[in-house]
Amino acid sequence: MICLLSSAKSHLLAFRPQNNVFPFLPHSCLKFNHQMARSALDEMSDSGAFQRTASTFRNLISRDPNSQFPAESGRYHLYISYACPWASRCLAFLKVKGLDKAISFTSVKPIWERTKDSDEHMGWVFAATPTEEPGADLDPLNGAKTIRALYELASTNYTGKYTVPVLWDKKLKTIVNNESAEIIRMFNTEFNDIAENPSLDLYPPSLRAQIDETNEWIYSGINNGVYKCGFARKQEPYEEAAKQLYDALDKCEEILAKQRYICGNTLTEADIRLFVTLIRFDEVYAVHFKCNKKLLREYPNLFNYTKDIYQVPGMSSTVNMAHIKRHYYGSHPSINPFGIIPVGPDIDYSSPHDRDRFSS
Ligand SMILES: N[C@@H](CCC(=O)N[C@@H](CS)C(=O)NCC(=O)O)C(=O)O
Repeated sequence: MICLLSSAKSHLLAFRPQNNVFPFLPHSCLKFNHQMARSALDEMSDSGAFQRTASTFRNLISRDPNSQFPAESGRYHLYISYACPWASRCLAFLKVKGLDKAISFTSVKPIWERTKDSDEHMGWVFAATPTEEPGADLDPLNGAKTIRALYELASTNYTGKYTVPVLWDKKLKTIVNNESAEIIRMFNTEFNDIAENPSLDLYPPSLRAQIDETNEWIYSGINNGVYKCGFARKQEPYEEAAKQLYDALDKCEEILAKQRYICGNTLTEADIRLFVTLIRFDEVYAVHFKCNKKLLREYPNLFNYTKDIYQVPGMSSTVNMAHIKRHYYGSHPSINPFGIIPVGPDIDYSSPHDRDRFSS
């Protein structure tokens, strides 16, 4: 397996780590499959369970002006898909931190297409004209046709998946980072000199241990849990994932009966990470990923909580339900061969909620 450590384009380094373990990367990045998957649909273990591979580009932007990737206004660009929950959490941070003027962004089209004539890969593509697909755009920086082309610009021998989000450095013309969990941390702290909302700390030191602990069970039970349900190819791993998912949702419902947000009465990173899955739940996951034991709108606290987060200034602009539905129902032919998009339920998340019964 080849993995790439990205620094600047000219310093890209391909190497083979011992035992597939990277001594310098965070825990979440340590284990790799023997072959890098090309698409989420290939990330399957022998037991039929879905196994997500780790992200590859892991450089960090720093507030230190002497660092390799300093937090400068206008230097970085975020490539997203509105459909993707991981990319959407980055866009949510960009919006709520007030980084619109400092960091530009572009969304691809929602439905995967062939990315090259010479192979079968299906992935994210940019719009060909400004009016082709509302919400999607052309690549304004590199004129790339696909997200794959950006990975190939950043590295000539990249063999992993071509995922969004991609945080791009316009100056060094390379990918800084493609791991949303790290991008949101950078957006939270490193751009505070130029953010319009610098005092909003979504990962405050006093709550870090609690946020980390919460993120862990929410990631495995809910964020990744819905994918484990949807991409399972055998009954047993599906049922295991569904049990873990509903145990975690029940736990959230119980917590949210007592407090406004998932880590207390302050909005944190953990809420945004949970929100991006909840907002897709009834519209997509309940049907497409077979998460139908209970709907989000059957959980009074979780449902009202989802509306509450949706109504945080800036958040609603990160939710493009047309892209979300078109992507999932249209890009996974093994799950939905005819690409039919269900008509409902068309929930209005801007309607009143009861969460201000808690002080915040
Ligand atoms: N670890 C990544 C995961 C990103 C991810 O899985 N993105 C999906 C879209 S939701 C993707 O781009 N998939 C492309 C593919 O599977 O080929 C992150 O959180 O940033």
